[in-house]
Amino acid sequence: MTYYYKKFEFTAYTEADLLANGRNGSSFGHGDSFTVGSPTVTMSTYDNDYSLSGDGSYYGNGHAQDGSGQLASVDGERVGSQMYAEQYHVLKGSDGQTYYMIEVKVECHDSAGAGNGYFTFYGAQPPAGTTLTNVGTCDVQGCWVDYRCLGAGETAPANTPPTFTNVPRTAFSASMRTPSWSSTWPLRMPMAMR
Ligand SMILES: [Ca+2]
Ligand SMILES: [Ca+2]
Ligand SMILES: [Ca+2]
Repeated sequence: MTYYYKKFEFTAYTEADLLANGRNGSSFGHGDSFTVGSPTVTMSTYDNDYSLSGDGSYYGNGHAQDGSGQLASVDGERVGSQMYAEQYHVLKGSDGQTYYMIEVKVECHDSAGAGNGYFTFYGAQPPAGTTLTNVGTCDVQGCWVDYRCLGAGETAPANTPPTFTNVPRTAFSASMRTPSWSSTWPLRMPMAMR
């Protein structure tokens, strides 16, 4: 049998992000809430299957059930040992929708700051500014969590470029130099269409 490893990557919050408002104690759980902002980390791993396993079973509590792959990286740096889906949280949004968030943990590694886990949405991602309240938490087992459904949106750019205010009036913008079919700039057919 041949094993193929693929890279999987998703954005996430640290537990400290979700505790930052000071109202959620030392661990994010039932009854806690937070307002959606930009994710602060990117998690990645290589795996030979398509699911982020839970923990427990044969390998014991706190240990990934998957015996191959799932070694954890955070922002491109290898940390701890394997990552696994500790549990999932059911979140009620201020927009009336229900969202699901997976709490990801890493063997022998805690996320930076308060708390120890990482959190990423499963499936639908709420818009920034939505307030989410935790209405239930359940264990994750087996191969429930498909990597392709994980993510917490785009991370904020490291730097916001300044706006130039002294651009000369004669400067061409990119769009002015790129005629489109609807423009009144009937120059030539592209080579491929002649
Ligand atoms: Ca796996
Ligand atoms: Ca595997
Ligand atoms: Ca668990």
